[in-house]
Amino acid sequence: MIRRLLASAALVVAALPSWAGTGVFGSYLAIDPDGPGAAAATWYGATQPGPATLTAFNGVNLGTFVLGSTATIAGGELLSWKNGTGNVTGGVLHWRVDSGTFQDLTINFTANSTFVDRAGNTFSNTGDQRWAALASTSTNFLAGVAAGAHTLQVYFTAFTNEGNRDSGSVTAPFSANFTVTSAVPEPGSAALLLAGMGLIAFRRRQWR
Ligand SMILES: [Ca+2]
Repeated sequence: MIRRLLASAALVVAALPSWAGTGVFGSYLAIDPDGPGAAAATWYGATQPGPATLTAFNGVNLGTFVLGSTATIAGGELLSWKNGTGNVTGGVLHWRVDSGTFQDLTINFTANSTFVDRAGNTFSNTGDQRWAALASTSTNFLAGVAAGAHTLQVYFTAFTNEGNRDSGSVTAPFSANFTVTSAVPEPGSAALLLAGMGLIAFRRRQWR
């Protein structure tokens, strides 16, 4: 009987919720407007846990790019917290151009607290973690993108032993605007160029 009671008590204890806790509290990404070219990447804030010292990615205009050129997602950073038996096991930056399926870029672990984040904030709570090692910094988000107006949308996920923890979401991503212009000359300017070349050829014949 006593053994039975003890077994029941053990079951009750096992069924009680643990005091685990996990979450994300910050996210950033960097855009390099010419990929491996000379221009530097710019960091933007998605969820900024400190003063908003970085330009917000959501709603920003990333500028105009020539069709077929390269612009990369050059950096990503995710800040997570954990308590008790909670554990964060990985990070991802999801991205897409316009609508369609999000693609994943892994963000690997960088540091336990105490650390300084991308925006210069110091975090020292036990369990705070910084994920800032983007698995690939050469993802060209202009690849296959036609001339016109577009959006680059992102959100972040920390994988935990309690399920996914998001910054932004698949239904409410952070969204920036950009424009792609055609590299082919306009029909009008092409005709003008041909006319100019014809004039030069005509004058050369006259000089002979
Ligand atoms: Ca560059």
